Amino acid sequence: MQRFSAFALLAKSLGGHQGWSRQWRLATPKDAYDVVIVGGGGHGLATAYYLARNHGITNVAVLEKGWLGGGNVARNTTIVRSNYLWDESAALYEHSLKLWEDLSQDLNYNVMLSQRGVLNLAHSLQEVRDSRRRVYANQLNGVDAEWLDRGGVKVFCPLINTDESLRYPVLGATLQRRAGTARHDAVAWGFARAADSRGVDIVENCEVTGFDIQGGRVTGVQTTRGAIRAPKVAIVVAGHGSVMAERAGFRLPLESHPLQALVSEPIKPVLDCVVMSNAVHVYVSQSDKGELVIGAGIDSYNSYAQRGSLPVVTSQLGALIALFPMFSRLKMMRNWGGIVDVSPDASPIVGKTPIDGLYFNGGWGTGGFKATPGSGHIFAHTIAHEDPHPLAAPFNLDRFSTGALVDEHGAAAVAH
Ligand code: FAD
Ligand code: PYC
Repeated sequence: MQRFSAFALLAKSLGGHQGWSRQWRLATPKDAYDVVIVGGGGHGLATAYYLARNHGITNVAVLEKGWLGGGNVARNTTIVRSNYLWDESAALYEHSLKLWEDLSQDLNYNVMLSQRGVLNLAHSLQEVRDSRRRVYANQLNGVDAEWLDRGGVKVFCPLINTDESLRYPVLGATLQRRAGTARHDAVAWGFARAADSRGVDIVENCEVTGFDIQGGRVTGVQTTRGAIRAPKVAIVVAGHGSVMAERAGFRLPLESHPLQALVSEPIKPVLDCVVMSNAVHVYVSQSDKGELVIGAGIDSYNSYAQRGSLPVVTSQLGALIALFPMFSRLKMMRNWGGIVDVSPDASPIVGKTPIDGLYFNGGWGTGGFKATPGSGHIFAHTIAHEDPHPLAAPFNLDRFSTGALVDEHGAAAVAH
């Protein structure tokens, strides 16, 4: 890693940023690879990295239609946690959280994991029962989880309004202390640099427009930069899963929705944990820059436009101010949206497709950032061994016909 003194950094910034070394090569696509990964978001880059690192498969291209970090990997609100209800999901997200805990060292890139604790508030007796059930389930699965009553919430996060007169009073919360946030674009850059240094070609401005399929087997992809042959192709395109599946000739049970977020003006540190509420539809954390990072559930309509609607902003800010009255004095600075692919059980689809050699990883809905290292890790194994990693196996596409769903609408924590 290059190191600069403060003076050298200042000189470089005043000098127009000349002379920086590239974090990854500007690769020109070759005619053929062992594996082509469609989509250079967090999951695609992590898959490439683990293919190279864990399986010695380095003749790999990541094809990204835009620029690295233009998708959800850098549009998300950076919450990382593993407190999912069912055994299958708890195992998957906990596997990911463990990888997060060593990721900066592993990539030699500071992904700024901040295990500041995540509170999921409960506002009704039914939510209290559901939340406590989730805490017990988490504990049985070795996931750290605690139940805090109203007083405990106030001690852990004094800024929250726990007044009983609230329309949706805070009755308690689940707390995962090992959960928190990570720096989203650093995750993309860290995986990109580490994959590149192991020989992976990262090709930006290269859209995959079609698939070459012969006798039920994928043989390559068509792109805006020409045809590329590959016996294995992996689709990892977040909000465009069904678009790509249609190009390959099969269908997926996914709906694409906008999910938006916004940030306030920066203020001094006031909030040292993450607070989420599924009932009143708001969540908030404070970034290192001091901005409050605020989000809610999906916009209910389907869309591929990367922006959300005003009613969602209005209602989430109403909920925010009820929970944190002092935030009513803040100005909001900017908002943005990303497209999330939502599956019927709010769990991802990871594994084989009906086409031999073509793999799919998507449908992470509102919650795939936290899964980035775990998803890449198990997907690389699945591609390398041509057999699902045990943690990926329950998340196969067949579950929508067998009925073996993994319903995580509750633990998804952001309404969808
Ligand atoms: P992306 O970064 O979107 O990567 C997919 C890439 O595929 C894109 O770069 C896209 O350009 C590319 N692509 C698409 N089509 C093609 C093509 N034809 N050819 C080539 N490339 C193509 N999750 C959490 O766990 N915690 C959160 O706090 C959280 N907050 C969120 C807040 C918002 C506002 C949004 C939108 C999402 C949030 N998420 C969160 C969800 C999370 O961001 C996603 O689940 C996750 O990032 C998706 O994986 P990815 O990083 O690979 O996606
Ligand atoms: O899955 O924790 C989550 C999340 C937070 C914001 C969006 N998704």
